[in-house]
Amino acid sequence: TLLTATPVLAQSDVPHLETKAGRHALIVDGAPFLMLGGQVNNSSNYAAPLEKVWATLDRIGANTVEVPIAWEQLEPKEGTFDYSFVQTLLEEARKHDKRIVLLWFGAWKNTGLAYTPDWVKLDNRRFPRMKTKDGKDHGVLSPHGAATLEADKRAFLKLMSYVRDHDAQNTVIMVQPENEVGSYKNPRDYAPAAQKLFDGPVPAALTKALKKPGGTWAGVFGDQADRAFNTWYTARYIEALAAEGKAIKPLPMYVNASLGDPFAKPDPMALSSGGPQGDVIDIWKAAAPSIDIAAPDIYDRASRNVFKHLDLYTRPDNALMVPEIGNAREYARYFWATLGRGAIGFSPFGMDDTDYFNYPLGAKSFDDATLHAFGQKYRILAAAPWAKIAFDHPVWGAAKPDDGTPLSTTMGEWTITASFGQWQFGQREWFPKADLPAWATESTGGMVVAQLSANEFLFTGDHVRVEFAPKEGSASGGMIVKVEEGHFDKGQWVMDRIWNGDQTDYGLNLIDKPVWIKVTMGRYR
Ligand code: N0T
Repeated sequence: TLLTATPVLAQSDVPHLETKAGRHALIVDGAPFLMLGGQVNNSSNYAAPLEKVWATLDRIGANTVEVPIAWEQLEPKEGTFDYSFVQTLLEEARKHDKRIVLLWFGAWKNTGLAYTPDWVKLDNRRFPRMKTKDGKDHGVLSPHGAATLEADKRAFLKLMSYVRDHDAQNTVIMVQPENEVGSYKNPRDYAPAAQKLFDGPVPAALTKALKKPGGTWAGVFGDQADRAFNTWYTARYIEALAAEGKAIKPLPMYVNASLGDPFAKPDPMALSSGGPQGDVIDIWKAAAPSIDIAAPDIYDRASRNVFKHLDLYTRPDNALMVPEIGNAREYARYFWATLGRGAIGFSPFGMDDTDYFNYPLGAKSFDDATLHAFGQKYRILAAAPWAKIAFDHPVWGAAKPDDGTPLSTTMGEWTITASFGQWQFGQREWFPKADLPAWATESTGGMVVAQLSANEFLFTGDHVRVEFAPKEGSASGGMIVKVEEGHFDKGQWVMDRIWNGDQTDYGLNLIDKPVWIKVTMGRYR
């Protein structure tokens, strides 16, 4: 092998995930990093549209951009690789002070093969599409296609090699191999070779991991058998990319899921069968150990569903990361619910100025209020060493539920309650007939809190009233001792003022200008 001039990095310098006490951190430049992301639109992966990305990202205060690299642009002719956009992206991101998450749009993009090069699209013999039950071609490449895996992987590894050789400073912090994999309206490949596999036994590695007795797919998984089968083989395919990709440069890798109703029984015909939805994360963990994270793409506005999705992806063996969420204003509040579950990152989708909006999934357009809703949150989080605090301490967060009911939690001896849609003053108590603020009817509001020690809490939020009180049944004398507003200087807390009087008499209210608040609780005797 050739010795190159590429500086050799210590393994610890490469971005990676760390886990302790069930909490996770993404380590970048040797320290916990909170990804305040924005994903560009699907066709913004060329030099010209990339210019229309930075202003939007700066307006929301993002520190990371998620950008596709399409197989069709990397390898337009088989064996001929074009890295020009990758290089442009690296240089531009550095210029604009952004980290990058690379999205490999290879064999599968929203399940389909649209991002593959012509020589793949047009050669169904070499790169077979899945077959439907009645023997028709389905517009999704089969995960059983050995030539597909070989060609897709070769291109992906070229990309990883390019990143290893041209990104010693780790501008790229994570990689997503493929995008929203699986298959809609055809739960698995029904071609003869796949059918033969399906009729055989479930691999022992899977039944062992799931602590299930062995047997056929149908025997072990019942009416989810087609889906379990496609999940396993899709994940095995991606494992091959991830394992060999990490051998080139061990960047964190994750997969993203197109989601169904988290409370309904999964319908393999309606879901993207094979994708990493919340109920099949265990299959993904067993099949693809080189994939660090399964992650939810959230395009469901119902708060009950969003909270459930977030819960399903928050696990000791799975760091929560939201790689896509609708960019409409009402989604911004879910940032708080996401952080409150210890997330390492968050990224609304479609954050550029190329005049495309994916309503009803996301926004109809970017008005100031929409960008501000994300930006006010990103800015206040960027002003604190939040990723380190959340790695070291218990955290909790709340986003206004659709019905507006207050949410509360107990941390140690204290109960914390977030309520929504109120003026700061004690209006309900003194002036029950006074009108409510405009935001009382809006889907806005939330907060996140860390418990720094038994009696100390740090929180921020917007359009929220936060109350701290002794938990039910605790000894008498519990009270708020001190409320400080402050900022961080080189990671250290600096008090700017003490809140008292009106600022504390009716809860601790944050409206449109989030600040950091430190609360000290105590007990008099
Ligand atoms: C997302 C985005 C982009 C019955 C949609 C969401 C992105 C992909 N797909 O703008 O295409 O690349 O990851 C699919 C959501 C389907 C909802 C169907 C509801």
